[in-house]
Amino acid sequence: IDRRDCSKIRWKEVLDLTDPVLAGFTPWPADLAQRYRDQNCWTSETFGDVLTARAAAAPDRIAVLDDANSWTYAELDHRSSSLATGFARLGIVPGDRVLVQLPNRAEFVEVIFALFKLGALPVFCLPAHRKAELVPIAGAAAAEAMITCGTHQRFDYAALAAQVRDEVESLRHLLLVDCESLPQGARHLDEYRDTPAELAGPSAGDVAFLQLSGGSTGIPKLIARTHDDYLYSVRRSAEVCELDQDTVYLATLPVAHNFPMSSPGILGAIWAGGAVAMTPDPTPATAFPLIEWFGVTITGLVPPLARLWTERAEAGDTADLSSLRVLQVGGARCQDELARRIGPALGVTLQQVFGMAEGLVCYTRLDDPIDVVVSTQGRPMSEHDQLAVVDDNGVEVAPGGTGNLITQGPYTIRGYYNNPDADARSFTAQGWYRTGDIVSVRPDGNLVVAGRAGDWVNRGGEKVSAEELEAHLLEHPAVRDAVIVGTPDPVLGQRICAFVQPVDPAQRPTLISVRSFVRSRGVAAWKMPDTVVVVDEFPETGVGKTSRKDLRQALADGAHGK
Ligand code: OOB
Repeated sequence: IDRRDCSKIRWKEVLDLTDPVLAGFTPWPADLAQRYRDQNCWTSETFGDVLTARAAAAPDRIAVLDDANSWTYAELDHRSSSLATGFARLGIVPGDRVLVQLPNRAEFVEVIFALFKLGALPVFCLPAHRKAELVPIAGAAAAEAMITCGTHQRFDYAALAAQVRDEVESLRHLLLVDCESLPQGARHLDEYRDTPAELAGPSAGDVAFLQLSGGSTGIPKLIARTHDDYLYSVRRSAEVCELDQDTVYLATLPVAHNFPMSSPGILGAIWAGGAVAMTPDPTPATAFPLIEWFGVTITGLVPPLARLWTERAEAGDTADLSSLRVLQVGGARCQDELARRIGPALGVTLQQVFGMAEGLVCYTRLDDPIDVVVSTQGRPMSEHDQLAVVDDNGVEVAPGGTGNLITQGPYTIRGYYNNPDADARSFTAQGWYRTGDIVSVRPDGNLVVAGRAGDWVNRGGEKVSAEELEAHLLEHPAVRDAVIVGTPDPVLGQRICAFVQPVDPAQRPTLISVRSFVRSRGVAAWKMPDTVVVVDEFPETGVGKTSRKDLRQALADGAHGK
């Protein structure tokens, strides 16, 4: 019996701890798990193993950079082992859940690797989350501890964490990075930098962390990912994105999100032995100088940010972005109009990324023809991903047809953590994940995302795809960005409301001009917007995607159109 097996026996059987992770975790069926091992997708390595191996191979290479820190691989490996030992002294045991809410800063990396090495599970919260999100998340995860920071961007995260702790019974420990006045009962992270001790550590089949599903309401949907499955997605992503030791990946989006975490993200950069750089603020004013300063080679953005960066570059921003080779755009549909402008404006290769925290990630490849890069959301990263496009009855549509995307594979979950109700809705009887996305697959294998199952306006039985109408509105000379949502109508069921951001606030597009423009493009009359609401900004989800939910709410609260 090797050390790993001993650790499992000690922890799970001899001490007879009931392991809630196993209780709420849906494993792959045994035959599929064996296949993924045989196919060398799952290699039995853990994230801690990878970091330690990279540190042994190249101890002095830079692993992590932010505006205050620059750590080599040897330093990162040591720092995370030291914290893992300190956390164990505090009483955190393998399998415990630990909420991590940190902005993009170097400490994020040492904290998650410390938890990985210990076998405790980080629960990845976004800096934008507040009490209304964190309390249910902590409750659903039965979290033992929370790690956050003091004041960041004028918000007091320590005070928020103390409020969450006071409402969640399981939450016993509050650890703070960089906090001047600690809330009562909280400790400073630096108190747990112990001399590294041998820890039993997890095995690769164990759950590594809990990720959050985007856009859930009610009980949060938690996504349990194992070392085996997530490391495979990280490795394949790093290969597809051609990362190597010279990569400098800039974490621009909130790093707790699956896209900057692993597609290929910070974990991909570490897998490749490259460097992770952090920016706490994604706007060009902060990010452009950092790209120049750190020599960033790749980063990832959501479409609204990609638009901002493109506009800034087109307007002649003077920062030197010549080190940046690849700009990834994903998280929401990048309109073709924007996709066409990104490469020329920023001097980069655009890569579209269509992925989900539940698993499947598709990429356009770096040598794809421009038509593929501009008009598609790429193809699965793994030959072992299985995809099907089905109608509302679950019957596969004809090749090339549009329908609901379902998927299974070596890094797509088989069920949410401890949430049978969500599983019944989101997984087929055979265990395939229903993505909720409406797609078509081109003959060349690339996917085109037509929208979310919910992002259709049903206007008296005529279905209008929000994405399709938005693409038309974006061609209007006075429209900078557009979002279509359905509003209740007593006669039609739904009416079409267009939220638009003007190019020039002094020239606000009117309903008449928008309708006649759309009509002039040869679009069916029933797709004409019924209402136009001009707004200066769109509300965002925590990761920068435009929040259709909040726009619908704004309408319900009386945002009036013209
Ligand atoms: C990523 O992950 P989540 O879990 O926040 O959101 C997943 C959903 C997808 O089901 C899809 O509806 C949408 O976000 N989405 C896209 C998209 N990328 C994601 N819709 C259209 N075009 C795209 N390129 O958002 C995520 C996870 C890993 C990598 C990239 C994104």
